[in-house]
Amino acid sequence: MAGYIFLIMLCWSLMSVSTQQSQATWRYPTSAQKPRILILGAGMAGITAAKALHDKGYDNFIILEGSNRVGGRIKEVMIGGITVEAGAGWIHPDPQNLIQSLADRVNLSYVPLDSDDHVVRDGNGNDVTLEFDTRYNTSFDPAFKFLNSYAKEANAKGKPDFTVRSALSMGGWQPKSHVDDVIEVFNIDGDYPYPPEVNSGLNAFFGAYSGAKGFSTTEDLTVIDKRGFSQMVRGLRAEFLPDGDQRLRMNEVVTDIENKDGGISVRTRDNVTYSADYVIVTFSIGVLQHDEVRFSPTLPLWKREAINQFQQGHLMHIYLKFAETFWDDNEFILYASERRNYYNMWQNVDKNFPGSNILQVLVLGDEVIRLERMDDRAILNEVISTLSTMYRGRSISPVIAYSIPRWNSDPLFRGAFSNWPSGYTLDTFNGLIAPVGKIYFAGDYGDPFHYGTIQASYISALRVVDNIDKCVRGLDSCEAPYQPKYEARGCTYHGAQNYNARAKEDDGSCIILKCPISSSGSVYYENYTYTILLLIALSIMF
Ligand SMILES: *[C@@H]1O[C@H](CO)[C@@H](O)[C@H](O)[C@H]1NC(C)=O
Ligand SMILES: *[C@@H]1O[C@H](CO)[C@@H](O)[C@H](O)[C@H]1NC(C)=O
Ligand SMILES: *[C@@H]1O[C@H](CO)[C@@H](O)[C@H](O)[C@H]1NC(C)=O
Ligand SMILES: CC(=O)N[C@H]1CO[C@H](CO)[C@@H](O)[C@@H]1O
Repeated sequence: MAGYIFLIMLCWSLMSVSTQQSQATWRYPTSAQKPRILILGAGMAGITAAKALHDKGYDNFIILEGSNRVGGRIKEVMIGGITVEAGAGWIHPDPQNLIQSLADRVNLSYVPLDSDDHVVRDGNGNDVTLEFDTRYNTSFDPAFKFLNSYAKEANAKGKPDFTVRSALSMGGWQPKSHVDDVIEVFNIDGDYPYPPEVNSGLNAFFGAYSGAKGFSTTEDLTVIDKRGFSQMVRGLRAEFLPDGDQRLRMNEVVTDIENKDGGISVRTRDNVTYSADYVIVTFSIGVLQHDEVRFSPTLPLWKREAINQFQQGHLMHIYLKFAETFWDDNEFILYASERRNYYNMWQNVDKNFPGSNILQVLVLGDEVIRLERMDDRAILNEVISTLSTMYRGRSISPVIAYSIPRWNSDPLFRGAFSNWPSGYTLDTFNGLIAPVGKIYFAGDYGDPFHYGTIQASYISALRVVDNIDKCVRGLDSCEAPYQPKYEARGCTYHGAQNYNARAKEDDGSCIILKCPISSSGSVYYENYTYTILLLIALSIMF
């Protein structure tokens, strides 16, 4: 209890000290004793955090956004008069309706995705859909179901992680052909976007595979709103932050975050310094991995491990507008290429925007890195030559407009969405989402059941604001640093030579030189009977 009260006092005193020290040229709206909160990034996590702060009565915040718009990786582009999504474009329904309900609040238009509506073509231009469907039904689908139940069981039993590949193999799926490869890419890489040897099998139960926890089993929804999907974020912003409000500052690229006694100081590219009592970092995992922002002091090892061992996935939506359509009418056109993950997945935009003559190819994973290093001309050449293979004998009409976003090359984003690799533990994940002092972290990686989606940005932003609120009100030990489990294990016996004050769980490593004699020591007599017997044996010997 005393410790608790101490922490409460510590919290308040640190806060009031830093408030008095504020000497900047810019202004928070309130100069009073309210905590100053800086939000870095105006994507889904940043705007959700600001709204949640506002709802709890904390209006003394500033949002710094590196680009000139709100929405982050939810970003539309115009092509031939049609609005298409260059970043997040689908809503994954979840049982709580978290994102769909926000989309509905701004009357966003979306349509259900129909993945059954697909055609598969091979390198000779032949329609191999029947082979695809047969292999899917007889081999992939049973293995996928096995993966799900195996993951559930492995979680329940506390088994170590395994790859999605290994569980699919145990379930009887071993890809044998180009058609098999495209089945995998469509069903696994398309969601993650990494191949099955990379993805966590254990977490398949938590993540996007799961109908049980994170997401509904119904099909995704494709956003087709002419205002763009980011209208959802702008709409959320408009609910609490009026147009032109100075608390939302555009083109402020953060370069340095310094954690000092009594406050945090954040510097931008233009050498403007903002001080704050709390900072909410909403940069992507990719930005954190690329050291686009310097932390001083350097983030602790457990945090850097957690950040760098998680993955930033890559997805490139290439949109092409042709003079006229020449492709199949289906929603999805899959290409069983000679090389796995070579322009496998196409979505027919004309289906949702008839007459638009737009076709999209979804490039996944490492292929995105390869393409981002090529110029547009070279990419278009590959794409057109792929289409000529898929539609051998048909004439390919000229491309009259296109869009090639490059998320990985952009220092504000460094990739598309996050992924949970095999071997990454929940303990490490807890470090990923833990604060470092009063620097908090939220984003599309921020929830173990929804990582890689807008849901995770939303959920983690609410969690962070909740934690800050508890810290401000002294209800939580806001200064207690995160401790990885491996650090929590050690010698917990005070009398031992190698007593570890940070250890919470005894690992049996205590080195005790003399027999414990105090009343509390007698407890350790049981634990270290072996050590003591050894000591007795040694003393007899010498
Ligand atoms: C959404 O549509 C409803 C019904 O047409 C309307 O009442 C509401 O004002 C609209 N909301 C927005 C944000 O456009
Ligand atoms: C595959 O299964 C689906 C759903 O049961 C069925 O509609 C379809 O006809 C099957 N296709 C083949 C080729 O077996
Ligand atoms: C910011 O400060 C650095 C070092 O003090 C200086 O080299 C740089 O020119 C400054 N940049 C701007 C935009 O003022
Ligand atoms: C520190 C530690 O592990 N103590 C354990 C020693 O053994 C007794 C009895 O088995 C446990 O109750 C203690 O927790």
